[in-house]
Amino acid sequence: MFITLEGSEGVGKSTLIDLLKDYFSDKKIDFLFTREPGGTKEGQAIRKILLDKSIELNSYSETFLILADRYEHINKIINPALKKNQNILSDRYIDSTLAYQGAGRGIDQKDLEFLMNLLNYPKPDLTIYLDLSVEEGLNRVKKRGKSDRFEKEDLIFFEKIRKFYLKLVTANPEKYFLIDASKPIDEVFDLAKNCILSKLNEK
Ligand code: Z5A
Repeated sequence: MFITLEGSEGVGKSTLIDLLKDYFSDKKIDFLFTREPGGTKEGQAIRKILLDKSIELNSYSETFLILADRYEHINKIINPALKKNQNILSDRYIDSTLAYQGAGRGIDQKDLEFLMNLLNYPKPDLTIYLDLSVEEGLNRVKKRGKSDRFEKEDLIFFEKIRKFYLKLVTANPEKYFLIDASKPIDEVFDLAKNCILSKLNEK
């Protein structure tokens, strides 16, 4: 089972993943937790560049770095795990590229799809999307302290990203599970956990 987690800044992906890690480990259900960018050693080096506020990147250069990270991730982590029938949960994946580089940076969706198809990527069985207003997400990030190269973008950038995600999710209800991320974290966790368990039971 291949699950991805998506959403904009500060929606609570990392917090939710920590809770899911504890839950599945307690229940002895094998789950591999991974992320983009930075799921591999090579990807961690790429992630440093992508998040470095002192670096200016052209939108295409940013996209190529994201895709290089993904190619490493697919070949070194995702495909080997899927071959072993392991359950995987990735914090961000292809939809982040369509949302951030496509809707956010303005790169043509067809160009992105063409480039991503070159990666021959496995498709997720389920994507959990955490939805939150841009203002609340950015407030949470501000309270947390440190910001990165993406978080210095303006509200309009993040509004475009959220609008894109919502369009994608509502157009494909069979593939996506939307969670209102303004709910308390224990409710968000229960909804995500129950959704994953029912998907595992289906398989
Ligand atoms: N990126 C891209 O552009 N294209 C791509 O294809 C891919 C990625 C794959 C990765 O950064 C960046 O890469 C990302 C997009 C870009 N943009 N940025 N920035 P990252 O992995 O470092 O950042 P992120 O994925 O956006 O996550 P984040 O900013 O760290 O947020 P989060 O993990 O979703 O949230 P959190 O850290 O769990 O929670 C934030 C705070 O809110 C924290 O203090 C929590 O205690 C609090 N919180 C969490 N849940 C709740 C609830 N339910 N209520 C109240 N407070 C809460």
